[in-house]
Amino acid sequence: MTKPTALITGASRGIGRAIAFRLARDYDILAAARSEPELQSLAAEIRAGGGRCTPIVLDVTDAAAISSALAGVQADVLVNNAGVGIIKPLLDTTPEEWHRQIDVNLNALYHVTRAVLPGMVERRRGHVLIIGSIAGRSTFVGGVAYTSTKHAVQAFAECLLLEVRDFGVKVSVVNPGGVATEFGGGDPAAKSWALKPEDVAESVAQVLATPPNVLVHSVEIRALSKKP
Ligand code: NJP
Repeated sequence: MTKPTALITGASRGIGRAIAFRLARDYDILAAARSEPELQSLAAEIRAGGGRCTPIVLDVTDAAAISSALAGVQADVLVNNAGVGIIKPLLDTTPEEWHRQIDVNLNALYHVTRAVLPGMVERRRGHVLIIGSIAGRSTFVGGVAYTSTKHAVQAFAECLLLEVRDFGVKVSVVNPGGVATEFGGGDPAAKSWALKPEDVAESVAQVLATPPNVLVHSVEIRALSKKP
């Protein structure tokens, strides 16, 4: 029996990789990121577990590469997860660091979603899910670029929902607190207090599993213990 298809960006490691594993139970996976060896090893592990996974080597800051790589892709679910966090005060943030965060965390949402949304609208079903952040409703020193992108993600998600709900397409945003990944150059082993990537993946699976007439638009997921 064919399964529906889920396209996941930033699937080479961290939260995206955990989402790919979790969704592989119920979906054929299209796993996108720049790191081909990591995508190949993910695909091999999913296949070893009886699932299907196709790697897509893709830089989500490259609009032309997105159109070409995703041409003809029919995704039932899109998880926009790829993200970059460079936590620095404005005066220490280089133009490259500023633009990279806007490009990966915000502009890529437009380009990747624009590539697969027409098929969802045409088929009158689909689910676009975005990994936001609790930084999408808070501020902190060093967060000027990162929190700006994640605040924008909330608006992107809600506006898009209002545009496509009448076409049967759902839009959700999952906003985690701290997660033990390499995000921001951190060492996952040093974040024992944080959520595990698998915790976020489980929330994503639950948001996707709602009945056709029900939408969970926004979820905030935090570790119960606080950062020491
Ligand atoms: O980060 P990390 P997480 N083109 O660094 C990909 C949000 N979040 O899993 O290209 C394509 O382990 C990169 O792939 P590669 C966060 O904002 C996190 O923690 O191979 N892909 C890798 O797969 C983000 O939206 C925390 O280098 C690109 C992935 O992105 C999401 O969770 C807290 C790319 C990053 O993996 C996943 O973050 C929170 C590009 N140009 C929200 N650039 C947290 N971890 O604490 C990067 O509130 N990627």
